[in-house]
Amino acid sequence: MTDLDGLRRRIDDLLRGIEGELAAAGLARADLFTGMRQRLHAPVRVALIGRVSSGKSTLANALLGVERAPTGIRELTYHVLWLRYAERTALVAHLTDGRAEPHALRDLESLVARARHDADPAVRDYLASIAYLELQDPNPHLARYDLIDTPGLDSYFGEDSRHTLDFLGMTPDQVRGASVARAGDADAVVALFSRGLARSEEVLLDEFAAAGLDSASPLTALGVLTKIERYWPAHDPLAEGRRVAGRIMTRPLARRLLYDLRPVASLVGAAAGTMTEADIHDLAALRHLDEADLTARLRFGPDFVSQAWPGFPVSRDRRAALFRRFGGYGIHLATRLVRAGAGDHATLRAQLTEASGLGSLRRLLVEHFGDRAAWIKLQRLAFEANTLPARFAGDARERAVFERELGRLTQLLVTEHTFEELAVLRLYYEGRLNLTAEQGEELLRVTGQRGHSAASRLGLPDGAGPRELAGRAAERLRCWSALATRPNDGDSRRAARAVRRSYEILLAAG
Ligand SMILES: Nc1nc2c(ncn2[C@@H]2O[C@H](COP(=O)(O)OP(=O)(O)OP(=O)(O)O)[C@@H](O)[C@H]2O)c(=O)[nH]1
Ligand SMILES: [Mg+2]
Repeated sequence: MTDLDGLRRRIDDLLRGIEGELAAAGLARADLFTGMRQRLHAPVRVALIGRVSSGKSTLANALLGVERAPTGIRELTYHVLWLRYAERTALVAHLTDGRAEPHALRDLESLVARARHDADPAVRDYLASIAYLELQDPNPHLARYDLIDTPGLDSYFGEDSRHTLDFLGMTPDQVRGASVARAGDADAVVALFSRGLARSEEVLLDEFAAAGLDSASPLTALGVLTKIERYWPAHDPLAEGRRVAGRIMTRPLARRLLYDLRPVASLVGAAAGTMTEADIHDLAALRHLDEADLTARLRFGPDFVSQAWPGFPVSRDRRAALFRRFGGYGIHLATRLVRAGAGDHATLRAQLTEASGLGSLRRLLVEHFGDRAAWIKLQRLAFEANTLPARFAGDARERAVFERELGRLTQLLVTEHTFEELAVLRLYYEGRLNLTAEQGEELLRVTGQRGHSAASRLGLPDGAGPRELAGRAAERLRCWSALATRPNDGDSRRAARAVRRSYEILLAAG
């Protein structure tokens, strides 16, 4: 079986060797390879992308369980915010001229989001000079992957936002450009579709094309259907969200771009992480009301907040606070859970996290991006290696040295079976392989997409013994050998040969 960590170490050694050779030859471009080497070991970078106000910052907060990224209808995110794990909290502004400046955490909102129109020109110039912001945070959810909250990808901004952009001397294209650059620089993406935007395949395609990410593939892209609370009260939001997402995922284009599309009530998920004892006290007071009556009041949000209802168990101020954080559906759901016995903070938080779809999304992110980090990094490396020749500038002698060294890396990419598996997986997701559904699933399994152990790759239970493993590998090897010689189309034959080789490696390792 391919030892991904071993492969990473070998690539690391090779890249160090290349850096040494380039330095010895007096070439200053060793940094191209150093950057690749560092990325190989860093956590997977996951960018949240989507249109303006699709809920990216709210989802970032929900995933972290704390309010970090500024959100809101009028709180447009102007700068990319890179959230990454560190033992101590620190905020750093990376400027377009390459400098990095530390800031106090309390500056975050004014740096990332809507700037004040009355700020002085020096502040304005400073804001406009920020390339991106980096927030280091000991948040446990960041231990497995970095999160990158990006500005919306629209090329058209509403009037309010446009004023602020004008004020900052920035254009929508610049903001969009920063998002696309960061998303392209990320290892993986979570694409957000707010409920109303996910209606058709064409729209889905537009969203991705607008993002400049039509090369996304299920290996590294997940979708999230947000704002599903709007299905309520006509439907149960999560059930309806699953139905809508399932329908979208039957379309070939969606399957080619996304591994899965998950519905999440992010506002409720975020509230689960940030709710206070006072919130729980109020929700407990609401549980005595008739459920139909409470629903009727909650449906019209502004009424719930502003009406003077004598004798209502929660004051107007507190209703406003609850509504802002939970939304109407969130209050309904939380009250229902309290009524069913979730009285304490930890229980209610856990149940809201699950009922909002956030728990399932968190697990999927760890599974698909955290546990497959080595895979994702190797895929990224192969992609970057292809871009290197275009990024190298030098005279003929320097280019000759560079190409000789790059050739050592390319040689490894061509001969190492893991990269052939990656190439074949891409063909599979692009719909170019003539395989049955079972053969497709077997391809995913044997290449480690369903788990890394030999048993998972062979579709056997975890405790399977060496004889059983070897027997299964030999049997599948025979079957795929037959497929590999079939004179069908070239891509499918290539895939069958790759699978055959994967079984040979598993058999040899057993
Ligand atoms: N009900 C509900 N509201 C949401 C959800 N996600 C976001 N919102 C609301 O939608 C508005 C925009 O949310 P943000 O998280 O700021 O959206 P964004 O994509 O970061 O927006 P920009 O940074 O401006 O592009 C806010 O008022 C959020 O409260 C969700 O899943 N459900
Ligand atoms: Mg935002």
